[in-house]
Amino acid sequence: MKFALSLVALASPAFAHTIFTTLWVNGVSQGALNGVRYPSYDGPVTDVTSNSIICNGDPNPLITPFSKTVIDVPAGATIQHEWHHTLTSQFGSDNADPIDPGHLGPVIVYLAKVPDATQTSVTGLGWFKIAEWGLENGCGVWGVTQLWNLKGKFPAVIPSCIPSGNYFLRAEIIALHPASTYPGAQFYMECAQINVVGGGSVSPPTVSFPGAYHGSDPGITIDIYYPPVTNYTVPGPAVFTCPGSDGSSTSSSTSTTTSTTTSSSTKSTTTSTTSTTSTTTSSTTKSTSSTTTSTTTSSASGATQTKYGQCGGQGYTGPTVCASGSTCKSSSPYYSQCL
Ligand SMILES: [Cu+2]
Repeated sequence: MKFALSLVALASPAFAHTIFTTLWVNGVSQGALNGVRYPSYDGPVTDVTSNSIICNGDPNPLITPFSKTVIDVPAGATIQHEWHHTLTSQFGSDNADPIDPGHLGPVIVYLAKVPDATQTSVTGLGWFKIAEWGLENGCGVWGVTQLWNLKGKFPAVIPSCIPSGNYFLRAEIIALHPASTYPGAQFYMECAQINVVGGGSVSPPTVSFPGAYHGSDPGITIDIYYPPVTNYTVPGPAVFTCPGSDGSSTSSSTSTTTSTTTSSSTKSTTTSTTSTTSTTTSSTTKSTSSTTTSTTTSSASGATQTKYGQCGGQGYTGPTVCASGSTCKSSSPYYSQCL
């Protein structure tokens, strides 16, 4: 089994990598390659001790001079980081866009406070994690698969309590298909230049890059094919949440699904005369009352969210009712999704 799956991995496109190209703020694109530091080549970083693990770089040449744009982002805003296979790929016309679907692994977002988001240097900063999607327990969906479901645009919420000012937003995908030995795991990341406005006064605990990741981390050196992964530990620190907003108070998402099998009857009648058997089976299954209730502080009523769309989470104001065939499931205090 392991051998067969490894062949599948080897057969996937050798250079089907990915780049975070575009930041969205509260549903509005900030422009392709605007306010983002990106390389000319979409390759991975594999050395977690190199400075390229911070905001990409050697062996992938970063395009300079960097964008002069610093993107204003309200504290509490929902951002989306949009990924593409190459700088020119588009979802739907490139079967490895936003990324080769075999590049399974987590999707992660960090922030680092910085004096000036247009400064060249990215070293010596303190980073904190604001979002992660590893392998969701229960549904077994990798972050990368989820990225596909979302057509390359992954959401995160800027914590409302962090101080206003300039930050680097580091969006990251770790592809684990070659991660059974180290170096192997492929780290893809770009940094966006943002300015948080209307923030608070809580300074999150931070980690360093390089430093936060080690080749021995169970989420970095791992065979994702065998034995089957049931629990995946995303590398780096825990996701920071503002004090008092653990998700249970400001945003509660409950999902209630009731499937009732009201009548299941099997009737077998066998009539034997000489050597003839006649069997009649009648099976009736009736599923009723599939109810999804999602409560958010402010929500649009009447609208229905499509399958795989967002249906809840802190700060979310869109539709909370899922299209038939899907139910609203909470994956974090920040994100619930129609699955
Ligand atoms: Cu690749």
